[in-house]
Amino acid sequence: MERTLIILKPDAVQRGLVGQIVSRFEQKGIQIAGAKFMKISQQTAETHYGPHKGKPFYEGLVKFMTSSPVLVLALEGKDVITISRNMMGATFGSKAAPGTIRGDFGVSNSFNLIHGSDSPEAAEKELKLFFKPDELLEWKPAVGVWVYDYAKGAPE
Ligand code: D4T
Repeated sequence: MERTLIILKPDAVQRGLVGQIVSRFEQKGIQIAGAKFMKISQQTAETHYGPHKGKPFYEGLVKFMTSSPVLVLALEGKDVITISRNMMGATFGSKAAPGTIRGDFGVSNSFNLIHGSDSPEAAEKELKLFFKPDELLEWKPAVGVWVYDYAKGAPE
């Protein structure tokens, strides 16, 4: 099983979309391993978006991400990084396909509702930035055996 870091950004919280977005992941069969409602500090935002430093949208992005509370999630599942990126849709709300989170809930290109790690390396780094090890829980959902096919041992 893989884990990813998801942030429901300030616009998702302010617009009251948190429940609907979390529901989509739950309905898909993705498991919550950690959750934190918080205001991101300037330092954490700068570290998280460090790879974008110097780009024209960087300063505005850091200001946006630190402006209001967010819900940070650690999500778990087989191929959860790719699956959640597909569920999020393209970066810009104006371009994201209908059926995706950004495509269904937003039009803005900078207020794009949700962040998700884009690789296993990024997920590992980002999970460490937002969660202490004991804040990520190992648990077996009661419906787990109906979410995946375990006939061959490993989840399919
Ligand atoms: P994040 O990182 O937030 O999950 O978004 P993406 O992975 O889909 O997109 P990204 O890293 O290229 O951009 C990070 C973040 O910056 C905002 N942004 C991006 C912006 O305001 N203007 C821009 O031109 C771009 C490219 C939106 C997401």
